[in-house]
Amino acid sequence: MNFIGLLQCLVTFVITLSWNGQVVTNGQDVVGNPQPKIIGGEQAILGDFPWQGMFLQRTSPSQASLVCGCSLIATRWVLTAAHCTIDRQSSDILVRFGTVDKYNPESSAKEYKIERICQHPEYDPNTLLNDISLLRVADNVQYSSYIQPIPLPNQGAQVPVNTTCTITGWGSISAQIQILPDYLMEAEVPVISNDQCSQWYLSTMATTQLCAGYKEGGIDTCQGDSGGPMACPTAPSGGQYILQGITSYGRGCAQAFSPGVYTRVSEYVTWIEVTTGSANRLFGTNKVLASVCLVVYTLLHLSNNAAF
Ligand code: 4AZ
Repeated sequence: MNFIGLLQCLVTFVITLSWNGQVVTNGQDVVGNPQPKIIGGEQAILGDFPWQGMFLQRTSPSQASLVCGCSLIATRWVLTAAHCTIDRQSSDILVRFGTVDKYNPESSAKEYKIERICQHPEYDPNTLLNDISLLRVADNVQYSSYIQPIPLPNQGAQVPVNTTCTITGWGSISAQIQILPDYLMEAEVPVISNDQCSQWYLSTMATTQLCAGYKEGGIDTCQGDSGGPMACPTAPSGGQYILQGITSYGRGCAQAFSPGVYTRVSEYVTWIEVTTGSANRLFGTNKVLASVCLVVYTLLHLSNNAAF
C-alpha cells in the first residue's frame, strides 16, 4: 500500500467518524409530536402517488402506529420532516409504501426498516426552520407500479407562485376534531408567495419555507400529514410531478389567512445530494474497509517506527 493509499484510508476513516457524529439519532418521544391528521380533499387511488409513504413508529414487536408521512426519493432514501424524526431512534421506525389503506394494506404494500436518520443539522424545533430529515432504508426499496420515487427539483429552482400542487396524507379530515381517514387523502393547493404568507402570518417566512393554500382556508394539510409530500407539476399544463414541499406546520388547519407551511425542497437539494452521496459511499463494506485500513496503517506505522 503506497503513501497516497494510506492517506486515502485515513481520510475516509476520519470522514466516517465525523459524519457519524453529525447525524442525529436519538430516542425519547416529545410532547406535541405530530398525531395522525388533509382537509377538504378526496380519497386517493392506489398507485396515483407511488412515492407516498407511511412513517410508522413501532409500538410493540408486532405493532406500529402512523406518526407522519414521507416520500421515497431513491432506492435507499426517504425524505420526511425533522420534527417527525427528532428524538426518535432509527430502530423504532418503519416505512411502508405501495398502499393507501391504512388498516388493510393492499398486496402491493411493502414495509422497510430504517438504518439511519440523517436529520438536518440546523433543524430548529423552536422556529421549525430546516424541517427536513433523510431516512436511510435498510434494504433496497423494490419499485413497482405502486412504489416509485419522486424526482427532486434543481437546487434553487423555485416553484412559481400560483402553481397548483397536490398534498397527500393520512392526517385528520377535520380541523375541529380529529377524524382520521382509513385511506390516503389528496387535495390541491396553490403556491402562495412568501411575501403574502408573511403578511398573513405576521412573521417573515424564510426563503427555505414555502406556503400553499387558500386565503379563505378550507383545504389544507393538518397534523399527521407532516413529513409528507407536496408534489407539483413541472409545467402548468401538468405532466411529471416533482417534490417541492415537505409538510411542516401551520396556524391551525384550513383556517382563513393561514396557509400550510412546507419545507422548500429546492433549497435543500445540495444538502440531500451530499448527505445521500457520502452515506452511500461510506456505508457497508466501505466503512469496514476504512476501519481495516486504519488498523493496517497504524500497524505499518508502528513497525516502521520500531525499525528506526
Ligand atoms: C402538524 O402539526 C401540522 N395546516 C401540519 C400541517 C399543518 C398544520 C399542522 C398545516 O403536523
